[in-house]
Amino acid sequence: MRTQVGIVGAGPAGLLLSHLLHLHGISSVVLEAHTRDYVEHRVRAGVLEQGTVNILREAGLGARLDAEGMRHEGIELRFDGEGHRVPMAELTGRAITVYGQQEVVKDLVARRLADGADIRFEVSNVRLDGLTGDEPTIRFHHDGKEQELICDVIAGCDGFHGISRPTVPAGELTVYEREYPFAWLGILAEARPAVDELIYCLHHNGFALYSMRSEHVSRLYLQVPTDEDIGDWPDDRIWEELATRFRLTGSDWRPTEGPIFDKGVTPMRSFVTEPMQYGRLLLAGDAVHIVPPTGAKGLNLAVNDVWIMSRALDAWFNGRDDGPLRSYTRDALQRVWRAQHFSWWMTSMLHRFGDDPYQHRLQIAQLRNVVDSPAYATALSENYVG
Ligand code: RFL
Ligand code: PHB
Repeated sequence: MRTQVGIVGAGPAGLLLSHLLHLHGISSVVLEAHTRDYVEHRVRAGVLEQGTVNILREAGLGARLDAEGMRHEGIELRFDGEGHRVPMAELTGRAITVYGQQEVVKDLVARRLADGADIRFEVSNVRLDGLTGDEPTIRFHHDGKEQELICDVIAGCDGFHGISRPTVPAGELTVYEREYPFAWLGILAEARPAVDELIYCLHHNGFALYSMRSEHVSRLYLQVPTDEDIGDWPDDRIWEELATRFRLTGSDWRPTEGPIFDKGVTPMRSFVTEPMQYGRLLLAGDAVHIVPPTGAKGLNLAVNDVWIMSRALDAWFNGRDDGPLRSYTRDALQRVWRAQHFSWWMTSMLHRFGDDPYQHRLQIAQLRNVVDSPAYATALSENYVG
Protein backbone atom coordinates (compact mmCIF):
# COMPACT_ATOMS: atom_id res chain seq x y z
CA MET A 1 0.00 0.00 0.00
CA ARG A 2 1.09 3.54 -0.68
CA THR A 3 -0.13 6.92 0.50
CA GLN A 4 1.25 10.41 0.68
CA VAL A 5 0.83 10.85 4.43
CA GLY A 6 0.61 7.92 6.84
CA ILE A 7 -1.08 9.12 10.03
CA VAL A 8 -0.68 7.23 13.30
CA GLY A 9 -3.57 7.90 15.69
CA ALA A 10 -7.24 8.83 15.19
CA GLY A 11 -7.53 11.39 17.98
CA PRO A 12 -8.44 14.97 17.13
CA ALA A 13 -4.94 15.66 15.72
CA GLY A 14 -4.79 12.69 13.34
CA LEU A 15 -8.39 12.96 12.14
CA LEU A 16 -8.32 16.71 11.56
CA LEU A 17 -4.97 16.44 9.77
CA SER A 18 -6.40 13.78 7.46
CA HIS A 19 -9.40 16.02 6.69
CA LEU A 20 -7.32 19.17 6.08
CA LEU A 21 -4.98 17.22 3.79
CA HIS A 22 -8.00 15.91 1.88
CA LEU A 23 -9.10 19.54 1.32
CA HIS A 24 -5.64 20.17 -0.20
CA GLY A 25 -5.98 17.09 -2.42
CA ILE A 26 -3.36 15.11 -0.44
CA SER A 27 -4.02 11.43 0.30
CA SER A 28 -3.61 9.86 3.75
CA VAL A 29 -4.28 6.65 5.65
CA VAL A 30 -5.11 6.81 9.38
CA LEU A 31 -4.08 3.93 11.66
CA GLU A 32 -5.75 3.73 15.07
CA ALA A 33 -5.07 1.24 17.86
CA HIS A 34 -8.58 1.36 19.36
CA THR A 35 -12.10 0.83 18.00
CA ARG A 36 -14.20 3.59 16.48
CA ASP A 37 -16.59 3.35 19.41
CA TYR A 38 -13.73 3.80 21.87
CA VAL A 39 -12.29 6.94 20.26
CA GLU A 40 -15.76 8.44 19.89
CA HIS A 41 -16.58 8.01 23.57
CA ARG A 42 -13.30 8.85 25.31
CA VAL A 43 -14.22 11.74 27.62
CA ARG A 44 -11.65 14.51 27.66
CA ALA A 45 -11.48 18.18 26.78
CA GLY A 46 -14.41 20.54 26.55
CA VAL A 47 -13.16 24.04 25.80
CA LEU A 48 -12.51 25.18 22.21
CA GLU A 49 -10.73 28.46 21.58
CA GLN A 50 -12.15 30.90 19.07
CA GLY A 51 -9.30 30.04 16.67
CA THR A 52 -10.07 26.32 16.93
CA VAL A 53 -13.75 26.96 16.20
CA ASN A 54 -12.78 29.10 13.19
CA ILE A 55 -10.51 26.35 11.80
CA LEU A 56 -13.25 23.72 12.23
CA ARG A 57 -15.87 25.98 10.63
CA GLU A 58 -13.66 26.90 7.67
CA ALA A 59 -12.95 23.20 7.15
CA GLY A 60 -16.71 22.57 6.83
CA LEU A 61 -17.04 20.98 10.27
CA GLY A 62 -19.12 23.67 11.94
CA ALA A 63 -22.72 22.46 11.56
CA ARG A 64 -23.24 20.51 14.80
CA LEU A 65 -20.64 22.59 16.63
CA ASP A 66 -22.62 25.75 15.87
CA ALA A 67 -25.93 24.11 16.79
CA GLU A 68 -24.84 22.40 20.02
CA GLY A 69 -21.68 24.21 21.17
CA MET A 70 -22.17 26.71 24.00
CA ARG A 71 -20.50 30.09 23.57
CA HIS A 72 -19.04 31.41 26.83
CA GLU A 73 -17.93 35.01 27.19
CA GLY A 74 -16.39 34.80 30.65
CA ILE A 75 -15.21 32.55 33.46
CA GLU A 76 -15.46 32.85 37.22
CA LEU A 77 -12.50 32.70 39.58
CA ARG A 78 -13.64 31.69 43.06
CA PHE A 79 -11.47 31.94 46.19
CA ASP A 80 -11.88 32.91 49.84
CA GLY A 81 -15.60 32.14 49.51
CA GLU A 82 -16.18 34.79 46.82
CA GLY A 83 -16.73 34.61 43.07
CA HIS A 84 -15.22 37.09 40.58
CA ARG A 85 -16.20 37.14 36.92
CA VAL A 86 -13.48 37.63 34.29
CA PRO A 87 -15.31 39.16 31.29
CA MET A 88 -13.14 37.64 28.58
CA ALA A 89 -15.16 38.72 25.53
CA GLU A 90 -15.34 42.29 26.81
CA LEU A 91 -11.59 42.33 27.37
CA THR A 92 -10.49 40.58 24.17
CA GLY A 93 -13.39 40.56 21.70
CA ARG A 94 -13.17 36.77 21.59
CA ALA A 95 -14.94 33.91 23.35
CA ILE A 96 -14.63 30.16 23.91
CA THR A 97 -17.04 27.39 22.94
CA VAL A 98 -17.86 24.49 25.23
CA TYR A 99 -18.20 21.39 23.02
CA GLY A 100 -16.91 17.97 24.06
CA GLN A 101 -13.78 16.61 22.42
CA GLN A 102 -15.60 13.36 21.69
CA GLU A 103 -18.18 15.35 19.72
CA VAL A 104 -15.37 16.87 17.63
CA VAL A 105 -14.02 13.35 17.09
CA LYS A 106 -17.48 12.03 16.10
CA ASP A 107 -17.91 14.89 13.59
CA LEU A 108 -14.46 14.21 12.13
CA VAL A 109 -14.90 10.45 11.80
CA ALA A 110 -18.32 10.87 10.16
CA ARG A 111 -17.01 13.45 7.73
CA ARG A 112 -13.84 11.50 6.86
CA LEU A 113 -15.79 8.30 6.22
CA ALA A 114 -18.37 10.18 4.12
CA ASP A 115 -15.46 11.48 2.03
CA GLY A 116 -14.23 7.92 1.49
CA ALA A 117 -11.24 8.08 3.84
CA ASP A 118 -9.13 5.05 4.69
CA ILE A 119 -9.21 4.81 8.50
CA ARG A 120 -8.08 1.50 9.98
CA PHE A 121 -9.28 0.95 13.51
CA GLU A 122 -7.87 -1.74 15.84
CA VAL A 123 -4.40 -1.93 14.29
CA SER A 124 -1.62 -3.36 16.46
CA ASN A 125 2.16 -3.71 16.55
CA VAL A 126 2.68 -0.43 14.67
CA ARG A 127 6.36 0.17 13.72
CA LEU A 128 7.96 3.05 11.79
CA ASP A 129 10.97 2.52 9.52
CA GLY A 130 13.11 4.51 7.12
CA LEU A 131 12.35 7.88 8.70
CA THR A 132 15.48 9.52 7.26
CA GLY A 133 14.93 8.16 3.73
CA ASP A 134 12.47 9.14 0.96
CA GLU A 135 10.02 6.30 1.60
CA PRO A 136 9.26 6.07 5.30
CA THR A 137 7.22 2.95 5.98
CA ILE A 138 4.66 1.93 8.58
CA ARG A 139 4.35 -1.78 9.36
CA PHE A 140 1.36 -2.94 11.39
CA HIS A 141 -0.98 -5.81 12.12
CA HIS A 142 -4.59 -5.49 10.93
CA ASP A 143 -7.40 -7.87 9.87
CA GLY A 144 -5.33 -10.86 10.98
CA LYS A 145 -2.31 -10.07 8.80
CA GLU A 146 0.91 -8.07 8.68
CA GLN A 147 0.66 -5.00 6.44
CA GLU A 148 2.99 -2.38 5.06
CA LEU A 149 2.21 1.23 4.20
CA ILE A 150 4.80 3.14 2.17
CA CYS A 151 4.51 6.91 2.62
CA ASP A 152 6.14 10.18 1.62
CA VAL A 153 5.69 11.52 5.13
CA ILE A 154 4.53 10.02 8.44
CA ALA A 155 2.53 12.10 10.93
CA GLY A 156 2.83 10.90 14.52
CA CYS A 157 -0.51 11.88 16.10
CA ASP A 158 -0.63 8.99 18.55
CA GLY A 159 -0.81 10.84 21.84
CA PHE A 160 1.49 10.78 24.85
CA HIS A 161 1.67 6.97 25.07
CA GLY A 162 2.09 6.40 21.32
CA ILE A 163 5.02 4.84 19.47
CA SER A 164 6.00 7.68 17.12
CA ARG A 165 8.00 9.81 19.53
CA PRO A 166 9.86 6.84 21.09
CA THR A 167 10.83 5.67 17.56
CA VAL A 168 13.12 8.69 17.14
CA PRO A 169 16.69 7.65 18.12
CA ALA A 170 17.74 8.63 21.63
CA GLY A 171 19.78 11.81 21.51
CA GLU A 172 17.82 13.40 18.65
CA LEU A 173 15.14 14.86 20.90
CA THR A 174 15.39 17.12 23.94
CA VAL A 175 12.73 16.63 26.61
CA TYR A 176 11.43 19.41 28.88
CA GLU A 177 9.23 18.10 31.64
CA ARG A 178 7.50 18.89 34.92
CA GLU A 179 5.29 16.64 37.03
CA TYR A 180 2.85 18.01 39.58
CA PRO A 181 2.20 16.51 43.02
CA PHE A 182 -1.55 16.10 42.39
CA ALA A 183 -4.14 14.77 39.94
CA TRP A 184 -7.73 15.61 38.90
CA LEU A 185 -10.69 13.45 39.72
CA GLY A 186 -13.23 14.21 36.96
CA ILE A 187 -16.93 13.30 36.78
CA LEU A 188 -19.77 13.58 34.31
CA ALA A 189 -23.21 13.82 35.88
CA GLU A 190 -26.76 13.95 34.59
CA ALA A 191 -27.34 17.28 36.26
CA ARG A 192 -28.35 20.65 34.89
CA PRO A 193 -25.31 22.93 35.46
CA ALA A 194 -25.98 25.39 38.31
CA VAL A 195 -23.90 27.98 36.46
CA ASP A 196 -23.74 29.55 32.99
CA GLU A 197 -19.95 29.85 32.90
CA LEU A 198 -17.00 27.77 34.10
CA ILE A 199 -15.77 28.24 37.67
CA TYR A 200 -12.09 27.78 38.52
CA CYS A 201 -11.91 27.58 42.30
CA LEU A 202 -9.08 27.58 44.85
CA HIS A 203 -10.04 26.29 48.31
CA HIS A 204 -7.92 25.21 51.30
CA ASN A 205 -8.74 21.59 50.41
CA GLY A 206 -7.52 22.14 46.84
CA PHE A 207 -8.68 23.08 43.35
CA ALA A 208 -12.15 22.48 41.92
CA LEU A 209 -13.55 23.16 38.45
CA TYR A 210 -17.19 23.49 37.44
CA SER A 211 -17.71 22.79 33.72
CA MET A 212 -20.45 21.28 31.59
CA ARG A 213 -21.27 19.49 28.36
CA SER A 214 -24.88 20.52 27.76
CA GLU A 215 -27.91 21.93 29.54
CA HIS A 216 -28.37 18.52 31.13
CA VAL A 217 -24.80 17.30 31.74
CA SER A 218 -22.32 18.74 34.24
CA ARG A 219 -18.57 18.10 34.15
CA LEU A 220 -16.77 18.67 37.45
CA TYR A 221 -13.23 18.15 38.69
CA LEU A 222 -11.51 17.97 42.10
CA GLN A 223 -7.81 18.14 42.87
CA VAL A 224 -6.77 14.87 44.57
CA PRO A 225 -3.42 13.25 45.49
CA THR A 226 -1.62 11.57 42.57
CA ASP A 227 -2.00 8.06 43.99
CA GLU A 228 -5.71 8.51 44.78
CA ASP A 229 -7.84 5.37 44.60
CA ILE A 230 -11.11 6.17 42.83
CA GLY A 231 -12.72 3.49 45.00
CA ASP A 232 -12.31 5.88 47.95
CA TRP A 233 -14.63 8.36 46.24
CA PRO A 234 -18.24 7.15 46.36
CA ASP A 235 -20.65 9.61 44.73
CA ASP A 236 -21.80 11.15 48.05
CA ARG A 237 -18.25 11.99 49.03
CA ILE A 238 -17.63 13.66 45.65
CA TRP A 239 -20.74 15.86 45.94
CA GLU A 240 -19.91 16.80 49.55
CA GLU A 241 -16.36 17.79 48.64
CA LEU A 242 -17.54 19.77 45.61
CA ALA A 243 -20.06 21.62 47.80
CA THR A 244 -17.33 22.39 50.34
CA ARG A 245 -14.84 23.74 47.83
CA PHE A 246 -17.37 25.81 45.88
CA ARG A 247 -19.05 27.24 49.01
CA LEU A 248 -19.80 30.96 48.87
CA THR A 249 -19.69 32.89 52.14
CA GLY A 250 -23.17 33.65 53.43
CA SER A 251 -24.95 31.58 50.78
CA ASP A 252 -26.36 28.08 50.56
CA TRP A 253 -25.51 27.77 46.85
CA ARG A 254 -24.14 24.37 45.81
CA PRO A 255 -23.64 22.35 42.62
CA THR A 256 -26.74 20.64 41.24
CA GLU A 257 -26.46 16.91 41.92
CA GLY A 258 -27.45 14.07 39.63
CA PRO A 259 -26.42 10.51 38.73
CA ILE A 260 -22.68 10.27 38.01
CA PHE A 261 -22.08 8.23 34.84
CA ASP A 262 -18.35 8.68 34.32
CA LYS A 263 -15.50 8.98 36.84
CA GLY A 264 -11.73 9.06 36.31
CA VAL A 265 -8.41 10.27 37.72
CA THR A 266 -5.99 12.16 35.45
CA PRO A 267 -2.36 12.86 36.37
CA MET A 268 -0.99 16.34 35.67
CA ARG A 269 2.11 16.90 33.61
CA SER A 270 3.90 19.50 31.52
CA PHE A 271 6.01 18.03 28.73
CA VAL A 272 7.60 19.20 25.47
CA THR A 273 10.01 17.44 23.12
CA GLU A 274 12.02 19.36 20.56
CA PRO A 275 12.28 19.30 17.64
CA MET A 276 8.76 18.27 16.58
CA GLN A 277 10.12 16.50 13.49
CA TYR A 278 12.80 14.00 12.57
CA GLY A 279 13.54 13.21 8.91
CA ARG A 280 10.17 12.40 7.32
CA LEU A 281 8.38 12.05 10.67
CA LEU A 282 6.31 15.02 11.87
CA LEU A 283 4.85 14.95 15.40
CA ALA A 284 1.68 16.75 16.54
CA GLY A 285 -0.56 17.11 19.58
CA ASP A 286 -0.10 15.10 22.76
CA ALA A 287 2.50 12.94 20.98
CA VAL A 288 4.97 15.79 21.36
CA HIS A 289 3.65 18.07 24.14
CA ILE A 290 1.39 17.81 27.17
CA VAL A 291 -0.05 20.54 29.37
CA PRO A 292 -1.93 20.25 32.65
CA PRO A 293 -5.64 20.78 31.79
CA THR A 294 -6.05 23.90 33.98
CA GLY A 295 -5.52 26.16 30.95
CA ALA A 296 -7.80 24.07 28.65
CA LYS A 297 -5.10 24.13 25.99
CA GLY A 298 -4.25 20.53 24.97
CA LEU A 299 -6.85 20.00 22.26
CA ASN A 300 -6.41 23.54 20.95
CA LEU A 301 -2.66 23.02 20.62
CA ALA A 302 -3.22 19.76 18.74
CA VAL A 303 -5.52 21.60 16.30
CA ASN A 304 -2.98 24.40 15.87
CA ASP A 305 -0.15 21.93 15.16
CA VAL A 306 -2.01 20.06 12.42
CA TRP A 307 -3.28 23.26 10.86
CA ILE A 308 0.35 24.47 10.50
CA MET A 309 1.43 21.00 9.36
CA SER A 310 -1.31 20.74 6.71
CA ARG A 311 -0.28 24.07 5.20
CA ALA A 312 3.38 23.02 5.20
CA LEU A 313 2.50 19.73 3.47
CA ASP A 314 0.36 21.60 0.93
CA ALA A 315 3.34 23.85 0.11
CA TRP A 316 5.56 20.79 -0.22
CA PHE A 317 3.31 18.45 -2.22
CA ASN A 318 1.48 21.03 -4.30
CA GLY A 319 3.95 23.94 -4.47
CA ARG A 320 7.29 22.11 -4.41
CA ASP A 321 8.34 24.43 -1.57
CA ASP A 322 9.95 22.71 1.43
CA GLY A 323 10.45 25.93 3.45
CA PRO A 324 7.28 25.67 5.58
CA LEU A 325 7.97 21.99 6.23
CA ARG A 326 11.50 22.70 7.41
CA SER A 327 10.22 25.44 9.72
CA TYR A 328 7.30 23.34 11.08
CA THR A 329 8.91 22.92 14.51
CA ARG A 330 9.78 26.60 14.82
CA ASP A 331 6.33 27.74 13.69
CA ALA A 332 4.40 25.35 15.95
CA LEU A 333 6.62 25.80 19.02
CA GLN A 334 5.81 29.48 19.47
CA ARG A 335 2.24 28.63 20.37
CA VAL A 336 3.31 25.52 22.29
CA TRP A 337 5.56 27.40 24.72
CA ARG A 338 3.06 30.20 25.31
CA ALA A 339 0.48 27.57 26.18
CA GLN A 340 3.02 25.74 28.37
CA HIS A 341 3.60 28.92 30.34
CA PHE A 342 -0.10 29.75 30.64
CA SER A 343 -1.05 26.21 31.71
CA TRP A 344 1.77 26.10 34.28
CA TRP A 345 0.75 29.54 35.59
CA MET A 346 -2.96 28.68 35.92
CA THR A 347 -2.04 25.39 37.59
CA SER A 348 0.35 27.08 40.03
CA MET A 349 -2.18 29.77 40.93
CA LEU A 350 -5.15 27.47 41.50
CA HIS A 351 -3.92 24.28 43.21
CA ARG A 352 -2.96 23.47 46.75
CA PHE A 353 0.75 22.71 47.03
CA GLY A 354 1.28 20.80 50.29
CA ASP A 355 0.68 22.54 53.62
CA ASP A 356 2.65 25.72 53.01
CA PRO A 357 0.49 28.66 54.25
CA TYR A 358 2.89 31.18 52.69
CA GLN A 359 2.34 29.63 49.27
CA HIS A 360 -1.43 29.83 49.75
CA ARG A 361 -1.18 33.54 50.63
CA LEU A 362 0.87 34.17 47.49
CA GLN A 363 -1.74 32.39 45.38
CA ILE A 364 -4.52 34.52 46.86
CA ALA A 365 -2.45 37.67 46.17
CA GLN A 366 -2.02 36.55 42.57
CA LEU A 367 -5.74 35.86 42.19
CA ARG A 368 -6.53 39.29 43.70
CA ASN A 369 -4.27 40.88 41.10
CA VAL A 370 -6.12 39.08 38.32
CA VAL A 371 -9.60 40.09 39.49
CA ASP A 372 -8.68 43.66 40.52
CA SER A 373 -6.38 44.65 37.66
CA PRO A 374 -7.79 44.91 34.13
CA ALA A 375 -4.23 44.41 32.83
CA TYR A 376 -3.89 41.03 34.60
CA ALA A 377 -7.44 40.01 33.68
CA THR A 378 -6.78 40.87 30.03
CA ALA A 379 -3.56 38.88 30.00
CA LEU A 380 -5.37 35.85 31.43
CA SER A 381 -8.25 36.27 28.97
CA GLU A 382 -6.02 36.65 25.90
CA ASN A 383 -4.27 33.41 26.74
CA TYR A 384 -7.48 31.61 27.65
CA VAL A 385 -9.42 32.46 24.50
CA GLY A 386 -6.27 31.85 22.44
P1 RFL B 1 -5.12 11.75 21.59
O1 RFL B 1 -6.46 12.31 21.77
O2 RFL B 1 -4.47 11.10 22.75
O3 RFL B 1 -5.18 10.73 20.35
C1 RFL B 1 -4.12 9.85 20.06
C2 RFL B 1 -4.70 8.65 19.35
O4 RFL B 1 -3.64 7.76 18.98
C3 RFL B 1 -4.01 6.43 19.28
N1 RFL B 1 -2.79 5.63 19.44
C4 RFL B 1 -2.34 4.77 18.51
N2 RFL B 1 -2.81 4.44 17.30
C5 RFL B 1 -2.11 3.53 16.58
N3 RFL B 1 -0.96 2.94 17.03
C6 RFL B 1 -0.46 3.26 18.23
N4 RFL B 1 0.67 2.70 18.64
C7 RFL B 1 -1.15 4.21 19.03
N5 RFL B 1 -0.93 4.75 20.25
C8 RFL B 1 -1.93 5.61 20.48
C9 RFL B 1 -4.84 6.55 20.54
O5 RFL B 1 -5.68 5.43 20.73
C10 RFL B 1 -5.62 7.84 20.26
O6 RFL B 1 -6.82 7.57 19.59
O7 RFL B 1 -4.08 12.89 21.08
P2 RFL B 1 -4.32 14.16 20.17
O8 RFL B 1 -5.06 13.82 18.93
O9 RFL B 1 -2.99 14.82 20.08
O10 RFL B 1 -5.30 15.11 21.01
C11 RFL B 1 -4.88 15.73 22.21
C12 RFL B 1 -6.06 15.89 23.17
O11 RFL B 1 -6.71 14.65 23.30
C13 RFL B 1 -5.63 16.40 24.55
O12 RFL B 1 -4.62 17.37 24.43
C14 RFL B 1 -6.81 17.03 25.34
O13 RFL B 1 -7.77 16.07 25.65
C15 RFL B 1 -6.31 17.67 26.62
N6 RFL B 1 -7.40 18.20 27.47
C16 RFL B 1 -7.97 19.42 27.18
N7 RFL B 1 -7.59 20.13 26.10
C17 RFL B 1 -8.23 21.29 25.78
O14 RFL B 1 -7.85 21.93 24.78
N8 RFL B 1 -9.29 21.80 26.52
C18 RFL B 1 -9.72 21.15 27.62
O15 RFL B 1 -10.69 21.59 28.22
C19 RFL B 1 -9.04 19.94 28.02
N9 RFL B 1 -9.45 19.25 29.09
C20 RFL B 1 -7.86 17.47 28.56
C21 RFL B 1 -8.90 18.03 29.37
C22 RFL B 1 -7.37 16.21 28.85
C23 RFL B 1 -7.85 15.52 29.93
N10 RFL B 1 -7.33 14.23 30.15
C24 RFL B 1 -8.14 13.10 30.35
C25 RFL B 1 -5.94 14.00 29.87
C26 RFL B 1 -9.38 17.35 30.46
C27 RFL B 1 -8.85 16.11 30.77
C28 RFL B 1 -9.38 15.42 32.00
C1 PHB C 1 -13.81 20.32 30.66
O1 PHB C 1 -14.93 20.79 30.46
O2 PHB C 1 -13.58 19.12 30.60
C2 PHB C 1 -12.68 21.25 31.00
C3 PHB C 1 -12.91 22.60 31.01
C4 PHB C 1 -11.86 23.47 31.33
C5 PHB C 1 -10.61 22.95 31.63
C6 PHB C 1 -10.39 21.59 31.61
C7 PHB C 1 -11.44 20.72 31.28
O3 PHB C 1 -9.61 23.80 31.98
